Amino acid sequence: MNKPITVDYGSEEAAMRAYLQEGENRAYSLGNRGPIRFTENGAVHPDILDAYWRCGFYVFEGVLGQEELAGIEADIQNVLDRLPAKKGAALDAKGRPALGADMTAPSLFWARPLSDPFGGTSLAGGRHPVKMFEPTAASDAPKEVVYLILGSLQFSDAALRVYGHPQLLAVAAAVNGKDFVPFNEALFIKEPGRGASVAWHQDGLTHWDSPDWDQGSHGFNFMGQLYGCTPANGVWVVPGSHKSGKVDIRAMVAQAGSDRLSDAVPIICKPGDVAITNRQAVHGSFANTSKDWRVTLNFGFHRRRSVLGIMGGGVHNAAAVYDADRIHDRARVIGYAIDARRQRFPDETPYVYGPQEGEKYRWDADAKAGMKDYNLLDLSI
Ligand SMILES: O=C(O)CCC(=O)C(=O)O
Repeated sequence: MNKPITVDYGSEEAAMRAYLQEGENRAYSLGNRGPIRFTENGAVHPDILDAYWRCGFYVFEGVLGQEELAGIEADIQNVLDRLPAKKGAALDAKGRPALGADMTAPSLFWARPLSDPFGGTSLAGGRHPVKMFEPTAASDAPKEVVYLILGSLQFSDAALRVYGHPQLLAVAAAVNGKDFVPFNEALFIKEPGRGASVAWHQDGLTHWDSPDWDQGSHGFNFMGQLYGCTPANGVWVVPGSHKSGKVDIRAMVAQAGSDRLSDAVPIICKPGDVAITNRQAVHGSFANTSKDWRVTLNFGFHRRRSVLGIMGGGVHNAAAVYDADRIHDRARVIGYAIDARRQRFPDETPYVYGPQEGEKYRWDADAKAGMKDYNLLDLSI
């Protein structure tokens, strides 16, 4: 899906190139990457958990194989093909009913090519305080492109099957406890020469001032990579910043003298790698002026105790107190995902999700139909 580079960082190009290279060197020196490994007792290897908690992210290498990636790519091509012809259109470019056009839940996010739609605004609780540098897009670029799709599991069975991956769910349990609960799921699409930036931010709205706040209070996101990700198109993280509480991003940018934060490192992945990133870590991504696509399957999980009885942040859907029934209803997607995966990969041992013991989830046409707008129930803290 690659095409020639037609744009660059303009006045910032030379500085940006040096920054990408330095960041790459720093990233590889952190010691937070490798395959998912388990101890003899079947526990996620403690070295992995130590490195995750030290850095705030970890790259699991080679989680998704060729066959699985091919299924994801076919679904993503279909999603891209069926997007509305332009923002607000009911039909896609071929005149068919467009994907995501008739949703109640927030679904499609559009941005001007290479722009920063959130930085310096009050959107999403004002958590992106500083605007990123916005390179100039090619004159033939569309006015707006979709860079983020929420509720993504309703649009792709292949993404749903990744969500049910037994090793990833074992990691979720090791980090958040066996009774872990869902957060939300998304596709981040960084088209070459067009993909928008995501300004530096820390996720999480509800627990920063809690007396029992700690480095894991706002959960994590898995970031599965279809085509891999590079310093130029990937997410950058300030290692260790998930432990610092709410930090002053404005001051960090002022100190760096630009949006190139001095200590940040890129998450670098090959196709099929899956990163885990602490939502409290300072992170963001630059406008994609490179020639490479990035398609990230994002899916997050929380500790149950971070969510149960908590008034949600109201960013991903209406604010509400999350009771046990709400959590149970939202977690049905885990049951469907495990079953969808079992049907496609029958030789794999499925993950057993403790909170659903004794319940039966069957991924079929009825279940799929019931997924429309499922993200109205996202557990947004
Ligand atoms: O994928 C990106 O560029 C941004 C991801 C992000 O900010 C997040 O997952 O919270």
